[in-house]
Amino acid sequence: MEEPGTRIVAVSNRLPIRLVHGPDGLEIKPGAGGLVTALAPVFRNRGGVWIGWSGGTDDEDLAGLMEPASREAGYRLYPVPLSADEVGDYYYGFSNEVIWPLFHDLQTRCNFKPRYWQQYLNVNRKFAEITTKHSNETDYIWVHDYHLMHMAQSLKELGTERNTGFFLHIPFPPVDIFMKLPWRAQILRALLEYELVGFQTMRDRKNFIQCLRHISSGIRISGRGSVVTVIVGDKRVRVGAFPISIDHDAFAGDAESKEVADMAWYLHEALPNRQVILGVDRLDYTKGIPERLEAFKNALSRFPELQEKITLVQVVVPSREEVPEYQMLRAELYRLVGEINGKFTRSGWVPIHYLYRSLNRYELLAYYRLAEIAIITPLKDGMNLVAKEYCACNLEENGVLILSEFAGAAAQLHRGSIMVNPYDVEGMSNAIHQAFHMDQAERHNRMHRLREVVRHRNIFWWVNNFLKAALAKDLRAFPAVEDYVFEIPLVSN
Ligand code: ADQ
Repeated sequence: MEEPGTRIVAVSNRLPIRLVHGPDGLEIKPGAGGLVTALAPVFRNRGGVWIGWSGGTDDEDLAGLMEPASREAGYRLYPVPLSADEVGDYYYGFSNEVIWPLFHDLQTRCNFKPRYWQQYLNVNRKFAEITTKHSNETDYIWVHDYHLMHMAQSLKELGTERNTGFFLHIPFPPVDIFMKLPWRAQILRALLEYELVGFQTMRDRKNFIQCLRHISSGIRISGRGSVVTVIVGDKRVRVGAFPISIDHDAFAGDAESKEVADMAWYLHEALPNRQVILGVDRLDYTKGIPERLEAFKNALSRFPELQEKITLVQVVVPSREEVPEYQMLRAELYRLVGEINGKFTRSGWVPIHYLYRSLNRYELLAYYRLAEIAIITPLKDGMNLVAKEYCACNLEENGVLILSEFAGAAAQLHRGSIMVNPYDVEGMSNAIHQAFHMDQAERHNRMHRLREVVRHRNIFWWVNNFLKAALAKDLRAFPAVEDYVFEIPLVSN
């Protein structure tokens, strides 16, 4: 049993901040992305620690910036400095050219360079060293995501004894795909060094256990339900499914604010007498954006009554822009949007409004509030928080969610949404048609059901489930204190 004073030490590739070069030099701004959206509200002012890469280069002096940033965030931030070579081979290489495509079932996009693996091991060890330095034996080390699958093993190799848990934010692939990985046995063995391994869905957990059976005979499973114990030789590892979520009340509360309501009204006024269908994604080939644009084009051709009556607002958040594949995707999206708008635009109606930038929270929530339909069709996704955010912000309960059956969110949201196969252009086009014509009563029934799921299965429910499996405790053991004062001074490194 943990002693009193257990702290949660979160470790992830990126700290929940961004470095920005401002007029007075380097500044720190809050980070973006699914992991930050999910975890930041939970960690605030509970005495925890977050360890990760700042996103900058290793020669930047961040010590002076971390103190105010930690105070602002409500948890202590410790940066892991990474050199340009490390970023190249560990982050862009192994993480984003090997694990990211493979775990999203897109193995033809993988680049299995041996030197990437060596750098992945080196950087995992570096994270383990810094975690050793800034934690103690009573802390709980909660490691996040595919960049750091080897960290528990690295901690053990350093002789650091800690209680460790791991959560994978992306899918875990089926055995036939996972077996293509040249380092498959090392990764599986490394994951077994954690005390608890968490996945988004039961499907991911099942895939993981099947992969274990494939490389090792004599695996036993004990227990039932969403968390089981896997026994391999003398090792016992808890393995569970924990679908991540959002801070529902914060999203719903902000969506109700005057700023968001005014902006939603203003934006919809500019699109009179038509339904808005909304797509919001990071720029990524897993999000199925070209397929969705094809489906929209198909719907405008096959169902001409939609013309001038529906507008697709597609928001794409720039991401990994240094990578050639992402540059190609960006160019393909511009081409497709241009083609569709060129073909269908009429005086007073442009079929696709394409926004290639990050939105501030009010703008994003205003689009969630005003859209009659959301179309979220990743080819594969760990969860997809945008789907849950749309439901939380749909205060009038009259929106329709079109959702890919390959998003992790589908396991919880399949009942209220229109489910689609993102590879089936005509099927998605039919779904757009169905959503457009759906009557108010059906819209309300479906959206009410979806919102109940998102309200109850919120981010606090997720953290509590993980902590119960990890420590037999929940968040009440880490009470939030307003104006939290850090007891432990920042050690610069
Ligand atoms: P992501 O791939 O980043 O996350 P997602 O879950 O959709 O995907 O989260 C994206 C986040 O970025 C959302 O919280 C959203 O609000 C925010 N965002 C989107 N568009 C934005 C915009 N234009 N401006 C500002 N913010 C925007 C990874 C996995 C997912 C998993 C999450 C959490 O790939 O499958 O759901 O982690 O585990």
